[in-house]
Amino acid sequence: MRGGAVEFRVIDGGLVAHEMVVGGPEIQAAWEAAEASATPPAPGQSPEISLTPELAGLRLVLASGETRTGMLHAMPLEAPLSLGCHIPGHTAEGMVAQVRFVVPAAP
Ligand SMILES: [Cu+2]
Repeated sequence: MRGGAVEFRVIDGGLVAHEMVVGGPEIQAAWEAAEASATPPAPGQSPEISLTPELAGLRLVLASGETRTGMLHAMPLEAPLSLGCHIPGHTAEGMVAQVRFVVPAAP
């Protein structure tokens, strides 16, 4: 699977905005720090938060009830990947999960 791509289709079934950041520990830490220091707090109207491409990972921000799709290319399989929502307070409330890729068995 090295060098492949994975499509994520995400639905915000909650009552508030959430995000999904896919990446390794450095990417998750970078978004956590960037959003914690944003004024007004993320995902407010401004400022727009962005990180350098090597620390960006895949980030989808969703309003309540919204569905979005994103592609993760050239997956860094060497590092453990996780999903995180770094809107202040959300990680502390448990919005983090590990990513596990499963390759279907050959027919
Ligand atoms: Cu969230």
